[in-house]
Amino acid sequence: MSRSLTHPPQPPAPGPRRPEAVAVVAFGANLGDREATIRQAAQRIARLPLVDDVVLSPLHETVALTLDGFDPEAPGYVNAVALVTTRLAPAILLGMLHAIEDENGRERHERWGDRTLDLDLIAYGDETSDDPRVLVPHPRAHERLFVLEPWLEVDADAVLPGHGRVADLVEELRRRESS
Ligand code: PH2
Ligand code: MG
Ligand code: MG
Repeated sequence: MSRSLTHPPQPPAPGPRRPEAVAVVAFGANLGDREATIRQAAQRIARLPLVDDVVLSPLHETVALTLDGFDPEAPGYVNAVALVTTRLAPAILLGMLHAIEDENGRERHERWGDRTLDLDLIAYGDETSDDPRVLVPHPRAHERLFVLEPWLEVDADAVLPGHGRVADLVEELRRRESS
């Protein structure tokens, strides 16, 4: 190819940009200063590269769900959900969420054990993935009011892929809990 001073070689064109998607991230904490941890984690997510917007729901005080059911004696949780507008691929976003959990002193002992911070990827647009490293939607989200109620507060029209409208799921779960 000929070289020209008026038309110097250009850097390669960037690869295709991933389109923006709205990821739904759930926050849970039942150790330490739960509210401060969750608010700081939301700000931390907002500063990640390729994250353009974060809308955090109101924070909810919830009873701990343990492997034996709801336990009012166990340290209670604060739960919230954020809508995260991002061009990060789901697996990359999830890796960054795990890193933020680690920054917040998350220790992993037993399943569903007490934790300073849990960040779960609940949904990523309308994508579904059964890759065990990145399951979207989250396989248990449809049965968890502590995820669905705050989600509904930031998106009244939310849909959980494979399970339908979040408003309907919330109504059904509330009915079940009160009967
Ligand atoms: N997370 C769990 C287990 N139990 N209970 C409440 N109330 N909130 C949670 O976020 C939660 C839980 C495992 O991720
Ligand atoms: Mg969780
Ligand atoms: Mg988790």
